[in-house]
Amino acid sequence: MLFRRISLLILFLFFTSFILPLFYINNQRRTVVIEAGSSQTYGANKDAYINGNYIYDNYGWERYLWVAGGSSGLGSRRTFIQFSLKNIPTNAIILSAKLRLYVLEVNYASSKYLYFDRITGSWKEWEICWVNQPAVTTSHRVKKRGPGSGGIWWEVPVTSQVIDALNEWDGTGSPTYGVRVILQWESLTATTIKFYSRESIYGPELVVEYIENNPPSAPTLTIPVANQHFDPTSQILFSWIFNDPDSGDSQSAYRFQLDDNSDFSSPIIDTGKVTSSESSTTQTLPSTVGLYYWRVKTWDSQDVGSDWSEARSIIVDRIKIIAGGVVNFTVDVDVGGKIWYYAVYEYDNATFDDSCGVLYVNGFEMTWDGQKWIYTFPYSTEGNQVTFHITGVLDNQYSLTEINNQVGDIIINWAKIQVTIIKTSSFKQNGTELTFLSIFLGLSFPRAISFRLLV
Ligand SMILES: [Ca+2]
Ligand SMILES: [Ca+2]
Ligand SMILES: [Ca+2]
Repeated sequence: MLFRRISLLILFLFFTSFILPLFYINNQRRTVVIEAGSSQTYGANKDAYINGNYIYDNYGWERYLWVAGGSSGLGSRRTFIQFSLKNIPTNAIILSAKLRLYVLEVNYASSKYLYFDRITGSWKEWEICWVNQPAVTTSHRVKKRGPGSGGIWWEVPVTSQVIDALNEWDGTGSPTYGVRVILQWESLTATTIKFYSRESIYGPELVVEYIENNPPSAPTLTIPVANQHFDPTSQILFSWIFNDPDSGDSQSAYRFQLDDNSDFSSPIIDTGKVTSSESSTTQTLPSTVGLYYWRVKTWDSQDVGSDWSEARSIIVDRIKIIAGGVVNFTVDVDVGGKIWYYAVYEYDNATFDDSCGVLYVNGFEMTWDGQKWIYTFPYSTEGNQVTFHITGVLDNQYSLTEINNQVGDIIINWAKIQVTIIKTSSFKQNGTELTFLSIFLGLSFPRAISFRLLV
């Protein structure tokens, strides 16, 4: 009766200390949120040890696992354990993984090193023996001193090996993680360590802590809006919105591309992966008028990348003055005249008229007469030459400022008949004073023509 009570007490302690934490961990896993750790314990799907003295014997059914040196009297013994990782979600990011072994008894172990290597070959629990033991990789080998005593759970960090196992999973069946445990100086030492196998109550465990993370969705482009026109070589702020199904996740990096090819086969701008939480970048547009495309991709806090955003078009453009002139290039001094221009948007040859903005000639605003831009200039107070050229544009449609002037300067000459009388000499003849005058007559501009009169 007393024995039964003690058994019940042990069972109670077992459930409260072991089973309940497992349920707790399972609950955590189901309610996992980004940045909150969760973990799950996996029992060994299979375990066995092998014996160098009995190379054809299998011990997969035993309640114990052994690691032993060749001079221990037991023969060299190696332990193989495998865990199924099928319950780790495919979007999990492994934070930590540790192997837990319940140590039953040890001899000369705490000063000796053990090697933990990931199993890469296949094996069967009830067939494995010394001669058919599976291959392992020493990549991310864990080296750890043996436990100091028995009667304890002993933990070994195997995070990198579990990550490797998940990364190398070929996608068929379920991912697994297998580990081989051996002594560093296997044949020389008398060390022995005895663990419980999965056939006992305290079988090997693998505790995996992870967070679930989904890749970010493609970012949403904000500005500039599609098909906006900008001056060549202007500095433009491109911005986007980071999207991620994991609430609270944030951007850790972005990449921006701009290309004149819609398939981005030969980008003109490619920032590469830029580590930044900024959701915008300022870039210099190409100097050539034309149609371009830009796109962005992002990475989340766990360095998982999104798809590319949509490709959005952007236009490099400028105002092109394609024609201009004046009625007469030589006009009377007191008369004004009209100068005219015709302008288009260079990208699509659309007419730049008064619905788009204003053209300026020599700093003066021109007016649109329905067909062309007109400037009525006043007469010149000096018979002289004035050079007209387009000095600016106010583009209300796209805010372009750069002008491609194909007309160049227009030169106006003001002219008048110039009469200049210069008294040169005088003398008296028969009581009458006679005077010689020099009179210059000519076009004041561009070149004076003169002649002389005597009166
Ligand atoms: Ca077993
Ligand atoms: Ca995420
Ligand atoms: Ca290109």
